[in-house]
Amino acid sequence: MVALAGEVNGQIQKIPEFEPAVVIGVGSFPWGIAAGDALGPPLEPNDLDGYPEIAVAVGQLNLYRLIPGDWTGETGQVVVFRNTQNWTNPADGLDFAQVIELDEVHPNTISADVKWADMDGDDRLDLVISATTHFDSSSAGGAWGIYVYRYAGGVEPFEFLDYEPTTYPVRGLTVADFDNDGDMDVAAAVDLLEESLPEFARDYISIIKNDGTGHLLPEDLYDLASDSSEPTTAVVAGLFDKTPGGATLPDLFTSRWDWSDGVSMTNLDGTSYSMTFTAPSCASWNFTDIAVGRFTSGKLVDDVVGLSGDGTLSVLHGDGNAGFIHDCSGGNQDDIYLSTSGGAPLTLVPGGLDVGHLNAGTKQDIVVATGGDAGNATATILLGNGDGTFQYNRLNGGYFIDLGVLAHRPLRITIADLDQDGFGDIISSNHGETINDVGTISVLINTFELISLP
Ligand SMILES: [Ca+2]
Ligand SMILES: [Ca+2]
Ligand SMILES: [Ca+2]
Ligand SMILES: [Ca+2]
Repeated sequence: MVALAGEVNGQIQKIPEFEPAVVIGVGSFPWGIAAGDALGPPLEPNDLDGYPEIAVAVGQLNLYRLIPGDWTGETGQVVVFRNTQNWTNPADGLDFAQVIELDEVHPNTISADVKWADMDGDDRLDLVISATTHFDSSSAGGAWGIYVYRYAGGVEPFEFLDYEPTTYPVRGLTVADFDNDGDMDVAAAVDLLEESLPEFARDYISIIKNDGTGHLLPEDLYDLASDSSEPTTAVVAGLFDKTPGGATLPDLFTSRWDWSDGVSMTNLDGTSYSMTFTAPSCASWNFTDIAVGRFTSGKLVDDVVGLSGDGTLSVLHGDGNAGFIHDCSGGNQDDIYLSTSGGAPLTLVPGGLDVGHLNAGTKQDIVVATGGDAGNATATILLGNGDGTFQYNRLNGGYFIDLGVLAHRPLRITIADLDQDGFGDIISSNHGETINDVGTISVLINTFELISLP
């Protein structure tokens, strides 16, 4: 029979292990990172091969600080890495494919987040990029909004297709077909740096629809409330409600920085949204990143996990009516403290997280970018038990994976199966903390193996 090593009555999961981190320099202040099969191997670059490519938004602005500053004076970029399929030595697995300078509209644009999506309907992934301002001497530096670079093939495979301005500088980005017309639309959250400009109430979400050709239509701007000047942080899409007529339309979840709540936006018909505010039951929420998952087998994909700046992971269980159940009082803690004391190798700074599959089975796992300075940066992994709880022990070093000595201040992280062995690998974007830090990405190849027992 085939069984999982270390599995006992289905309760104790084997913790995956990883090859030593490969760290690659990408430029100043990388933030958003995304994986998707967008290119073929070098000799047949126009044929997709199932191996995911990596795109990194290299901001050129210090997006970690909550006050404007530390702009390099350069244009923001998106760096695209081709997956070579050659993972025998993990250092050979990614090659530079293209560096996109985000200067089509304004030379001083700052890139923030990046996603892969087929925007123009040719079955090839394109790049969707959010842009914020560099705040140089005012709040009006650069050109912010959403950029689309489409796959066109050739030596530099991605070419500028469209730019749509947003009212406010934006950072967090998600892509889904919000109006169910067959093309991918975009939602973006106001940049956290806007908190430093208190003269405006800026808890907004921008929804930017696709005209069917990959070009973007003017934004619909949603004001979450009139009583807050706090910006939104990340925005993510899921199916949070079973409302007749709206049940198949992607809904949105966001939170307001420093306002300690979560906000679900129920998509009623692709044009109007209903907002439901969720307050934390125990810990306060200052989510620096949010992800959507299905943590309980058999449910909708309607759970949300948020990472607070104090290192608390809050699991919100979707109730099917756009609300969330969050119980932090009982045995099944929905607030997971990644570290306080006890020797876990963490420096508690705001980071990012992602949901995916790290060990065998179909239960979703979580990875969190934790740690601060170079030499102290880690990916923390939590293994889903399939019932909404996670296997994790902050006293066990096996849950903390070193991101490498040149990884400084990892802020975004993603799970993708880079070597196509069936187990999720981890890629972090290491933003750095000051203008003197070199921004990098770290690649962790999962060495998990299924073994046969006699
Ligand atoms: Ca590929
Ligand atoms: Ca396309
Ligand atoms: Ca659409
Ligand atoms: Ca893998």
